[in-house]
Amino acid sequence: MTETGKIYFASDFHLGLPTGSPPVEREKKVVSWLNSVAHDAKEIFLLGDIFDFWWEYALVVPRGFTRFLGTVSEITDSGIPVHFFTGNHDMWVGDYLSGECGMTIHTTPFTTLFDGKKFHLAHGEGLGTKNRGYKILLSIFRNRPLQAMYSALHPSIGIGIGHRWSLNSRLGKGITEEFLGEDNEDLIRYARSVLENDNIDYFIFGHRHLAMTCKLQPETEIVFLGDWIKNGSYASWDGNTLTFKILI
Ligand SMILES: [Mn+2]
Repeated sequence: MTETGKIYFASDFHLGLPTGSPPVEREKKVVSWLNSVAHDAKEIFLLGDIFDFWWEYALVVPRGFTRFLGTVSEITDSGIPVHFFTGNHDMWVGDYLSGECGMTIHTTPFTTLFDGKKFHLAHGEGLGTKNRGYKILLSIFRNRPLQAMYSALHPSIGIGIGHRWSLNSRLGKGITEEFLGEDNEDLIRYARSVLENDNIDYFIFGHRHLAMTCKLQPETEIVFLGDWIKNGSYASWDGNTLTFKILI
């Protein structure tokens, strides 16, 4: 870890989702990006939907993702903190990713200072939404007694249901997300509500699969981190400037 290093942000790898090419191809792309940033990273933030479906049992974890999990473990072993925010596709984490891979798990938005600038980080599902149905769905997903019942299913059934659910999502069906305009984006509405009580310099979100940045007000920028389905996008903070890059 270098004190002068950069801070990196990426989200929505959706590891495991078949998208026309074998999922392992995308995993290799993610791993090569992680290795490329690890040499000058002082901290790495993974902002949700890292796995297309993750359900962790007490003694069993989903198969696959070995390259990714190994690389993250190497990075955290080397002393670089890696933060994992749960997303709507992988909120069901236990203590495996922290205990085995050394990641710090975040299940709620996180506000922090880097070099005197205030960052508000979140995956973003449900934030600012007016959609009651979606709020109810999220509260079912987050319900502990229901989770315990689901965990009692044999993993072949539980994980199988999860994969079918994901393939039926908008993303699984290959629907491309479009920017709805500043007044219609839930996360912009949410960011504005946060700004009523807090002076945030940078909002960084996953979830929307939009690879773009926009100014909310002269001193506040919002970054939608995009995803790693079609290309690969990430933001980095060097202590002075926030840079957003889209890899082909
Ligand atoms: Mn996603």
